[in-house]
Formats: sequence, structure tokens, C-alpha cells
Amino acid sequence: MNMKPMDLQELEKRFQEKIDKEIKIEPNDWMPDEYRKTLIRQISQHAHSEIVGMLPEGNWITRAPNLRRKAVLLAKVQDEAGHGLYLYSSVETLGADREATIDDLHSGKAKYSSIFNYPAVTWADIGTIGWLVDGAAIMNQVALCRCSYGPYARGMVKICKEESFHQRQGFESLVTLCNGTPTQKAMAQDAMNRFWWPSLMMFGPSDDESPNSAQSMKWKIKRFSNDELRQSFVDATVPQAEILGLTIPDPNLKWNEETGHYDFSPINWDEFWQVVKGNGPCNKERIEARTKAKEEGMWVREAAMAYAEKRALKKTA
Ligand code: FAQ
Repeated sequence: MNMKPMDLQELEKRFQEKIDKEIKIEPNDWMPDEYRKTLIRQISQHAHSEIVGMLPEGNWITRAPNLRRKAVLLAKVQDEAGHGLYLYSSVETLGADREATIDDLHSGKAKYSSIFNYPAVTWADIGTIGWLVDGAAIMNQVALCRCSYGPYARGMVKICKEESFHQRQGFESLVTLCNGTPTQKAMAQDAMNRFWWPSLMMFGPSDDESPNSAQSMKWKIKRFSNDELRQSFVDATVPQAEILGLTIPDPNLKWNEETGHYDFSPINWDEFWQVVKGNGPCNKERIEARTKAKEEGMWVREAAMAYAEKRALKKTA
């Protein structure tokens, strides 16, 4: 039996009609609580991913092999910070408190992308992160430019332009390594071996294990399912690996004439859930780094607040 009052039912009906007509939902529009909650969850996780994602690469800024690579890497890491900030602003438009959202990351309550719990141990990892991780991120995020929530969709347009540069710089860096000495090529292959499967995991659990997908697709927050995007990523990336002369670490990877896609081996979902639950190689280190950054930057925030208060007092006086 449906116990909802008529006006709520009517509001929900009109809301879905708007979505079906591709009209964007804006912050002051009426929206179901669950739609708001889903967006706060997804966008804040996305923001945390961008910020935590700065750590593995930031670690290599001082060790980039030349000035050009260093400038590019510095620009990329700064872009990720910018993405995090747009996304936190977008979360605020939904009425969420920014500080509370960030505290949820530090307390371990909030999730962020599993991929950033793997270490970047060699310079080839930096090219590989650009190529595979940013490549996977774009595959997912281009679709988010058409998300039904206006502020998120518009933020994603700029983010995708920058992610596209990130992917290209990663690929270009790997072209250099793969055409370099045998040791450099082996380093690129080793990075590929370690990052391939975690990159496929970025798209989330398979469709039949994804509790949020059905409703998010109906609300047009998500436009494609996790498996559809993962397949598109594999299909797009295999020819790129061939250009680089790198072997994808999957003996079952092969072109399927019937489906028009590449077949690939099952994903190790135990590993994925272990990493998501906090037991990946770098989870502890990542949260410690973010908490330390917050503590060390506290004096700046306190000084800014004190200055703002002083100015406000002066004005009233
Ligand atoms: N890691 O029901 P679903 C980047 C969670 S940005 C950890 O399928 P949904 C840029 C999921 O939250 C990368 N947790 O969930 C960059 C849910 O948990 P909950 C981040 C994951 O939301 C590059 C549960 O599993 N991109 O890389 C993951 O419908 C280089 C069940 O899953 C985004 O955040 C995972 N991989 O679909 C930066 C894009 N996958 O909340 C620096 C926006 C799933 O119910 C360097 N997000 N979970 O407790 C999305 O598109 C979606 O949220 C999905 C997951 C597709 C990630």
C-alpha cells in the first residue's frame, strides 16, 4: 500500500518528468531526499578521490626526470586539487557541510576511489597513472557531463578537459619510456602489470552487485552502467597498449567477433572490497597524510577567520 501523501507523489512525478525531458535539476529546485543523498554521497566520494589522488603523484614531483616532466606533473597535481575544490563546492550546493564532509574522509567513514590506495613506486607509474587511471576516470566522467544535476554536470565539463590532458601526458611519457632502453621498457611493463586490474576496478562492482546503479540510472545521475563503462575502457585501451608495445596482464584478453568487444578475465572482487574497506596497500598512509595536512593548515584557517571577524567588527563599529 502506498502511504505517501498526494502532494509528495505529485512532486516526485514532476521531478521524474523533468529528468526524462533532460531538464537539469538546480540547487533550489525540489528534489527527493534520496536523490540529494545519492548526489552528496557520489560527489563527495568523487571530491575525496581527486584530493587523495594527488598523493601518489605528488610524491614524484621532486624526482621527475627533467624540468619539462616536472612542470607537467606539477600542473596535473594542481589540476586535481582544483577538481576536488569544484566538487566540494558542488556538494555544498546540496546543503552538505563541507568541513563535515572532509571530516568523514579523515575518520574513515567516507569512501574514495580504490585506485589511490596503490603506491606509485617508479617513474613509469606516473605515466601509467596518467594513461590508465585518468583514462578510466575520463571514460566515467564524460558521461557525468550529462548528469541530471546541473552544478555537477557543469563542473564535469571543465574537469574532463583537464583529465584529457592528463591522459595524453601519461601516454606521451610512456611512449618515451617504451622507445627507450630495455630497462625503461621493462619498467613501463611492470607498471602496466600492477595498474591494469586496479584500473578496471575503478568502475565499481559488476552491475549485478551494484546496489546504487538502477536508481542512479533512472535519475540520470549515471548514464551508463559500471560494466558498460569498464568494457568501453578495455576496448579503447587495448589498441593503445599495442601502440606502446606493452602486454596487458590477462591471458584471456581477446577480441570477440560476435560481441564486437574484447573479452577479459574475471576481476578479483575480493581484492577490490579489501581495498575499499581500508585494507589496501596504502589506505592508512593516505588518510594519515590528509589528516596531517588538515592539522598543519589549521593555523592558516584560524588566522583567516580571525581576520574576517576583525574586519566585520570594524565595519559594524
Ligand atoms: N572505489 O553501487 P555502486 C580520478 C563503492 S577520480 C571505492 O556501483 P555507484 C581522477 C560505491 O561508492 C576517480 N569505492 O556505486 C584522478 C558504493 O559504496 P556506498 C573517482 C567504490 O556510486 C586521476 C559501493 O561501492 N571517480 O580518478 C568504487 O553507483 C588521477 C557500491 O557501488 C568518481 O568518483 C571504487 N572504485 O557507482 C585524480 C566518479 N566503486 O557509497 C588523481 C564519480 C564503487 O554505497 C589522479 N563516481 N565503490 O557505500 C561514480 O561514477 C560512481 O560513484 C562509481 C560507483 C561508478 C564510482
